[in-house]
Amino acid sequence: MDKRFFLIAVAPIALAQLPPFVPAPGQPIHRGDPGTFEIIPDTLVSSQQIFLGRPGKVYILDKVQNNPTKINGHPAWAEEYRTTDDRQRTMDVVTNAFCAGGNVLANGTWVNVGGNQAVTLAGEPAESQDGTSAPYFDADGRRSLLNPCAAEDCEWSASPFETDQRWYPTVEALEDGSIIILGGSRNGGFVNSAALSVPSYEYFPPAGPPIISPFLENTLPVNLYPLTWLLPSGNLFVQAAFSTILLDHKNHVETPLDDMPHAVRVYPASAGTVMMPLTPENNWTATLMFCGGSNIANEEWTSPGFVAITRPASTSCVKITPDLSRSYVEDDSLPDGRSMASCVLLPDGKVLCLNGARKGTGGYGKRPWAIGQSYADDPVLTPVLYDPAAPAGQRWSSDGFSASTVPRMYHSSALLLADGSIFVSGSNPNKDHTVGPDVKYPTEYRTERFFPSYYNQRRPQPKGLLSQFSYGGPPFDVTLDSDDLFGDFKNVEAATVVVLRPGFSTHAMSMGQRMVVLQSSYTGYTNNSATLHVNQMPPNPAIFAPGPALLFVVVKGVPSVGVHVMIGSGQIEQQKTLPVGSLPSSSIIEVPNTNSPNGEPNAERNNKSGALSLVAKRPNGFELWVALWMAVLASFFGGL
Ligand SMILES: *[C@@H]1O[C@H](CO)[C@@H](O)[C@H](O)[C@H]1NC(C)=O
Ligand SMILES: *[C@@H]1O[C@H](CO)[C@@H](O)[C@H](O)[C@H]1NC(C)=O
Ligand SMILES: *[C@@H]1O[C@H](CO)[C@@H](O)[C@H](O)[C@H]1NC(C)=O
Ligand SMILES: *[C@@H]1O[C@H](CO)[C@@H](O)[C@H](O)[C@H]1NC(C)=O
Ligand SMILES: [Cu+2]
Repeated sequence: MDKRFFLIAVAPIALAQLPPFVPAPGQPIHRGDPGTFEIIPDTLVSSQQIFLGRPGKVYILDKVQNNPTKINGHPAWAEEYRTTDDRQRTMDVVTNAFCAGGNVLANGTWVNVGGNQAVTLAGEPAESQDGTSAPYFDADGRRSLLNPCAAEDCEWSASPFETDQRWYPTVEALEDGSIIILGGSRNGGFVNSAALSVPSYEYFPPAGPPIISPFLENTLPVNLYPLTWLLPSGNLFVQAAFSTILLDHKNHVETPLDDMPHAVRVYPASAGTVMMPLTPENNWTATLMFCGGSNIANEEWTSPGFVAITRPASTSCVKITPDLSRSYVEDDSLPDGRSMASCVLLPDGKVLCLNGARKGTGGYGKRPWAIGQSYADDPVLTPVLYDPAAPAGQRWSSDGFSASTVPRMYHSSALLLADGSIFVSGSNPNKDHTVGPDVKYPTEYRTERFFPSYYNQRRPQPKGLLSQFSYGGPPFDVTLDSDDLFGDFKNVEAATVVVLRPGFSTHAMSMGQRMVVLQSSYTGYTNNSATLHVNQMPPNPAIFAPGPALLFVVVKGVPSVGVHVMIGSGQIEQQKTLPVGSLPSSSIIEVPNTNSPNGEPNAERNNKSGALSLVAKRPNGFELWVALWMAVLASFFGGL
């Protein structure tokens, strides 16, 4: 049989099939006061790198250091933190994952890439690199790739494949669910240097030898952890020092964009950075935001007289939409200058930035001006929320937020959890485990949850959510009852269905963090129930790389508890794209209110006088044309 014919014959069947539904999410287990931090149990290791690897499980990676908690005869440097009951389990990570990168593959496996050489006390190089030197028995992490297994008691394991030696690499997920690994250095240092730089990119699963990037060669010394995002065009946006490029990594072409204004955003200046939500309204076009960092010239970093600690962090915020424009545009400034802000996408489309300091930069060392060993001082303790829908000049606010009691300096992290709270942990501007009454910025194990304003509201419990999403394909219906709609059917009009990947949080970055609002329309019923008609992912995996994500339904700014879903095929492969489903127009239908004696029995009909209410969320020309004619007809018949 002809193969092509076979494919065509089965396609309609595949199209009509929806993946399994998931049970409606419930309410958060935890209670918390909106706008406040709650101290939760100390972590067992210091949270340098954190991600939500499995439902309800935060995985934490630390550098090799003398943590008091031990495992298999050496200090622990990794753990699993179960968010439902704060149960913790140490994990035996055997290589030094110090300042590694991370991201998730299309099959749901999280990968940790790179790190530093094997060390002994105070971060000094160990005698051997193979894990045989006391007291830590750690192995070289610079070439290591670590996967956590899928089982309940999963452990880290080293991949047989080795990367180039990379300390401070960036890891970004690609359209086929593989990852690209960029930059880094071969050994320790505050900033990069020509002698140590690894100015190249490579892939996992491996796809040939590393490819040299002129951009990474030309952005010394501030190009560690280059700020990188996959764009819907399939190009990568890469930013370091004051330079910016579009990288067509498939063809190894670098196209310069405008220079970064006001400040260095990359480590160690460490601005808060985030890709804004990709929505139907912005046609899923990527806009990147950079806030804070520090205005330090390239030559200053290595000059003998350089004093980081007195440098004020920048308040500036800029945005760029690199697939459409090469230029940065100004946005509202931060209320406080901030280096090392961790910016977290919330399911309501806002961005919460927390952690960091007003003075100094990332990094640490024994310089005379360091506070202990910290290169930063004056922690910013109050989170600040960015609302992209607010008018210019009013986008940042800390209204209703109280301050944390824990300074979160270099090596801190923050992560959105499925219940919509934020896991905030880490801080360790020290060479090794350093605590004590005289230590201003110790190795931090105290951990918090921050509760956004929506946290204690009754959460929507939508029914009909899917467990897996395709790129294009058949729409599905989600139902909301009166409680989900806060007792008012009109709240369906602004309801959104959101796919959000909380990323791999480290060093004020969150590799892979991204949010897509799905296209939807609604049928609202005047008895206060509603159906959302929801499309699958936009048919372009470069908008949101395949792999696991959280799914939320947001009503009146209140997100449901997120459910774990799979985006794409669940395999590392070219993702199939399907035609986009067509959604019914949005409408409000008058139905008898069962509580009201005036309800007309069986009178389900469109609002006669209100045919004008038949307006889709994103009306296209045809829908507007229909609405117009219906309005004309309604006024005509209404006049009879
Ligand atoms: C995902 O793919 C990677 C790379 O091929 C592999 O190492 C890993 O074991 C896979 N994970 C699962 C759950 O199959
Ligand atoms: C939306 O973006 C796609 C490319 O991703 C483009 O083809 C299309 O024309 C855009 N639509 C609008 C209305 O701008
Ligand atoms: C509201 O009306 C819709 C449409 O007739 C119906 O499906 C739904 O069950 C009704 N809900 C309640 C709570 O009466
Ligand atoms: C019906 O239409 C009227 C007039 O446009 C409007 O005021 C009213 O809110 C509509 N009712 C519903 C249920 O949409
Ligand atoms: Cu670091």
